[in-house]
This record gives sequence, structure tokens and C-alpha cells, in this order.
Amino acid sequence: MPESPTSNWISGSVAAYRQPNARMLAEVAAGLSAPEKELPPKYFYDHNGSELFEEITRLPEYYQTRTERALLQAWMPRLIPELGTRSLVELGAGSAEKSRIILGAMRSAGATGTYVPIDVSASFLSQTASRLRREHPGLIVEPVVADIAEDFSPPAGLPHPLLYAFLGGTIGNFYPPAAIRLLGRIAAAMQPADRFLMGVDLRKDVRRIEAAYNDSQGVTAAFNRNMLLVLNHELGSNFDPAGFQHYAFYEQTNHRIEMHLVSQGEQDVNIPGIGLVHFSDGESLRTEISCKHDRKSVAELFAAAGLEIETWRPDPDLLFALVTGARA
Ligand code: AVJ
Repeated sequence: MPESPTSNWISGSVAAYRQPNARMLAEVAAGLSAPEKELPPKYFYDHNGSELFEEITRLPEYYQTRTERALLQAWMPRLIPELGTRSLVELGAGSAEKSRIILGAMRSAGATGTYVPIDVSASFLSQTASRLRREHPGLIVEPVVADIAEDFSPPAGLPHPLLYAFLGGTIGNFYPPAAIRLLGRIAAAMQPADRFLMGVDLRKDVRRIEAAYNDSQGVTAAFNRNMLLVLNHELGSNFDPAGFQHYAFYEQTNHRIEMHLVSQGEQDVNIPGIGLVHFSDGESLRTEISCKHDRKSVAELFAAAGLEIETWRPDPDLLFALVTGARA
């Protein structure tokens, strides 16, 4: 449910801003008042941020996307007929480029097919929906606007079996308790013949992982800083992106990349509705975690969520894996 813009701990008025930003303002206020400042990675993805991410997926250092795509191309033509998939429910629908591989396999298998892309961005979703309706005549597309981290619930009445897909390694953005909640909601919605398909980035040589988040062209740095522009645009804050340095490193204990923006010098940033936020020289703002997995860590997440691994399929170089799960 929408939060009141006058939540007790938000001092200023947000009346000048659109209602959907009440939640954003609350999350930003909470994240920036924590002892270690942090913002949710979903705020990378305005139009420009989505384009920067698309650019990241084509970087030589960023092996994830092309590896996952190859796995999908190799596997979906066999998996989809095996499962008899009639509806694809995709969480965080991305560019829908990978969905196309699955939808193509559904079409080849003779299913009429229903596609349910779920994403936070309504404009993005309607674009994707009309494009896919054009490309796949006969395909039923039922987009759902939702923040999968908060309130995901699948539409009723879809033709079963369903395939829930959560691709790209995006599960890595969630701290384990939130990941388990998300997977648990999917598990709870699943019928026995439904399946869950997830892409995970694998634990591997640290240099290889770190290089993927410190590309030589600086696209990831621009993507990271873009979050500040999103805040400026949406909340009317005055972050100076040039005043923050991109910093991404592998945190070994928790097996995750952390992306930070490090304040260059002391600064005070004004955020209407929150007030002045102070950054000391060298102070770090965490913008993302990207957890890396192996079969065991996925099995643990699944078990905690009421799922079990059915198939585990990494690429030959063990960079990335697709995994399917069923209700335990
Ligand atoms: C979209 C969350 C899978 O964690 O690798 C890419 C986002 N961040 N480069 C990832 C991202 C920096 C990406 N995910």
C-alpha cells in the first residue's frame, strides 16, 4: 500500500513531488541515515540507467549476459517442451531479450503462450508488451507493474504449467533474508507442475569478478553515479556526481561484489523532504550488492524458501549458471 508522504520520521513536505516518490523518499531517508549509508540498487534504472546497463551487458569484461544467453539458447528448446510450459512469468523483465529465447521455445513447442512480464517501470513494460505482441502474433501478453522486492503476486487464471523466470543474476542484489522472502513468495504461488528458472553469477576468480564491475571504459562507473542523477531528478536533491568516486570490490566473507560511491571531500547534499545530508571525505555510500553463488548456496536459499533444485546447469567455464527449482 502507498505510504503516506507524512510518515512521522520524514520532516519536510513532499507535496511538490509525485506520489510514487513517497516510497522513494522514505527509502532514501532510511538508507542515508544508517550508520553505513546505502541506497537500493533499483534506483539505478531510470531511462538513462537502463541504457547504461544495456551497455554494460555488451562490455568485454561483463561475461554474465552473454553467458546466460548462450545457456538459454542451448537449453530452452529442450526444457520448455519437457515442462510443457504454457505461461512465462518473468520477474524484473529486463530488456525481454532473454524472454524472447524462452518465448521462441514455447512457440516451437506449439503452445499459444501467455507472457507476464513484471517490472517496476510501467512505461518500459508497455513498450516491451507491444513489441512482443508484434513479434509473436498470438502470444497473450499480460504485463504487471510491481516492485518484485515488495509486493509481487502473480495474476490468477494463467494457463498452467507456469514457468517463473528470474534471470540475469538479479537475485544477487538481495540480501539473503530478502532473497528468501522473494523466493518464498514464488514458491507459495507455484503449483506442483510449475517451475522456477533462475540465473546466478558463480563464485570464481576474484579478479575476473572485480573486472566485470570495473570496466576499462568506465561504463559501470557512469552507471553507478547515475543513481545520484536519478535522485536529483526524482527528489530534487543536489548531488554532484563528480564529487563521488566509483568503487567496486569483492567482499570475500559474504561472496559478493559491493558497489560504492565514495565522497571526494566533505560535502553536504540537500534533499527536499529530508534536509542536509553530510558526507565526510572518503565516506562511502553503498549502492549495490551482487551476491555470487554456487550450487550449495542456491540450494540453501531454495530450501529456506520451500523450493528444491531440480536442474543445475553452469556453462563450461563455470562463470554463470541456470537453475530450475520446484516446490519442495
Ligand atoms: C542486473 C543486478 C545482475 O549485479 O551484475 C552490473 C547489475 N551492476 N554492473 C549485476 C550491475 C553493475 C547486475 N544485475
